[in-house]
Amino acid sequence: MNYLRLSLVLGLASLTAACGQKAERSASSEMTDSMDNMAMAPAATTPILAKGHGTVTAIDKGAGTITLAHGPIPEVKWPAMTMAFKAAPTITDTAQVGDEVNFDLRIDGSAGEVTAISKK
Ligand SMILES: [Cu+2]
Repeated sequence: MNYLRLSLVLGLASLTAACGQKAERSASSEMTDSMDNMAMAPAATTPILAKGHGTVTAIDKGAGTITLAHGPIPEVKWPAMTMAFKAAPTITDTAQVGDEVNFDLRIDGSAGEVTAISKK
């Protein structure tokens, strides 16, 4: 039981670290407060599907990534920030830097992937 709780805490910590790479850590107090409500949260290994909106700030077709300045994503308690996500060629080929977009996210552990994107 103690091990399970520790695993959940570590999983959440790594998710926060990955998401906060280029952002301030202002979400840390929220994350601590949420620990007591983890019973209903999915395990760290279960992909979380979320939707977001933001602006495309960079595209790297070679690396298969798209960088988005995105708004808060309540599904994973992320604050607004700018970060890179994995993205398939269908996404990196059609999106343009400067586009304001709505997007679907698949968050699996510490990795995030944009699975769909549409211009606002
Ligand atoms: Cu983020």
